[in-house]
Amino acid sequence: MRACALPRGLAILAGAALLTILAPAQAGGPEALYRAQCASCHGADRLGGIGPALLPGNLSRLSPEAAEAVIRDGRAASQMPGFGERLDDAAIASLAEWLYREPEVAPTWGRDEIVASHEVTHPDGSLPDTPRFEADPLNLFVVVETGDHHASVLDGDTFERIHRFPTRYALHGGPKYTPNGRYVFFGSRDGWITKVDLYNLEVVAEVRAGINMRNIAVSADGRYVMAANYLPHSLVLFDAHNLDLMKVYPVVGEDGESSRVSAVYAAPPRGSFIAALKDLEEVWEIPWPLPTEPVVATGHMATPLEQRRGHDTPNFQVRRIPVPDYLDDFFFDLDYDHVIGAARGGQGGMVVNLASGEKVADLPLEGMPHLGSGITWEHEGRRVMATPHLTRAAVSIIDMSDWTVIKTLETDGPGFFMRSHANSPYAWVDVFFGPNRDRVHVIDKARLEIVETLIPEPGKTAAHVEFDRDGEKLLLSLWEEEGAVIVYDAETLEEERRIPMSRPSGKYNVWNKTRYEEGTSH
Ligand code: DHE
Repeated sequence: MRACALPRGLAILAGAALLTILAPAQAGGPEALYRAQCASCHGADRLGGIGPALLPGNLSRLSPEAAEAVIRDGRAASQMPGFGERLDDAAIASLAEWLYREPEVAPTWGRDEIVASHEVTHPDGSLPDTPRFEADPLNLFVVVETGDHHASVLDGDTFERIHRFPTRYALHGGPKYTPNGRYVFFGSRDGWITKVDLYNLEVVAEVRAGINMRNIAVSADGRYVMAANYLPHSLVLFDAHNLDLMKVYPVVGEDGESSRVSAVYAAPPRGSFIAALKDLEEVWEIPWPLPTEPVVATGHMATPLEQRRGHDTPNFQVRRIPVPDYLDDFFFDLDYDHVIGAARGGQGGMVVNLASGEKVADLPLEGMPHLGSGITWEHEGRRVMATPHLTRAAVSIIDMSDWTVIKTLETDGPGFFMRSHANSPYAWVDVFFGPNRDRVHVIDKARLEIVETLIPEPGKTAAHVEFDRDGEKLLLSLWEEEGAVIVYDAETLEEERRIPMSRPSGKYNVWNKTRYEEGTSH
């Protein structure tokens, strides 16, 4: 189904608004101003168009003052012009204030809207099956550049940039690969899922799953994509081949209360998607059809029979797992037997068995552990996990056999992301918040100590690491508008080169992601 009213190149260059010149510019209240100045790009219903959706949920990360500044001055490197010469300060302030109000009629995004948004530019099987480049296709990095809403594809051996292309506005979370690494799926905060053929470096299909989306997951066999939404309260299942809609799951509890979805993940050893809910004390498990053979050569890939973990929920049906608390931020053990969740309010965590739904341990983790960034490694014959904290200058290290905190490392400030690789003796954590956000700590995984603190560029935020497939080199973001990714030798910790990028955020290595490498996110 194809229904995009705008040329792709324009539609994808988001962040944006083209000016509709209607005089007099300031006539009427904010609603009239919106219709005259903004609607042509952001949509009459504020659901987005060339520009992003402008509803309170979509704007929650932008302060009203920042919104006023964008209206006044425009956005660099996007099609959003400044309206400062057309609108006075009072008009800009009233327009910005109005954008943070809920619309009188709640927007809907169901089957019809999803299907109408669907566009297939290159049907599955229509493009050549060999890469257009020399680089190892399993060692590519995709780098998301949130500054001007682009993504770069890097050769993971030479670190040459193979390709750079525009993305939807505000990608968030990790892009997800098919197991052979050929296709990558991006999710945007505005609900767009974009499928890119990395062999041909082409966008092949797109669909809008929701209005305010959290993230996406791809099944371990690469056949299905699940999207998790805040608005509407839904999970949405697609056939990964061309992003055809398969099923919309309204997320409603047994008492009829609906819920936002915190996030959805693929759990390969279980053969299912697992979704955590923000407003219901439930985790949902949705199995995909079993393959006849394991499809991914990961260290913890089970045989198909073992994959189901003993329950017989039919394919694509929801298994509700009641849990003792709401789950906002969470992590899984390697076998996906347990979910480790942060307690609401940020003063601790809990471990829940996914078979029984029972809490098996409390975790004494004050200061909002950012469990979604957790990583694990083997330490003295047992598996440990480490997590930074969002409001505490610390990294907690937990023994996963008895769920005790075995060490707390003091850091130079609260951190956001952690990374390592099975072949590296070091784990890296940033200091994302506070005056020391230009620092990155290097932790010795054997000694459980910080052994180095790097300051790649004084005063500039340094964050988010990803290793190459062998764990020999790594990339660190200089998370600035005119930023860079920095290549380090993972052993000597020496900087090797810088590649200019526009506020690079996450970096994702094909091998590490498709092999569910223990030191990276999944
Ligand atoms: Fe994220 C991943 C939730 C704010 C950058 N973030 C994720 C994931 C979740 C999440 C559930 C995992 C998705 C996945 O990969 O499938 N993020 C949240 C929040 O709840 C929070 C705190 C508030 C919000 O507004 O949603 C939040 N995140 C941010 C940011 O402010 C960041 C720093 C900048 C941005 O671009 O929005 C940010 N989040 C990221 C990145 C990842 C991510 C780069 C992927 C990490 C990875 O390595 O996989």
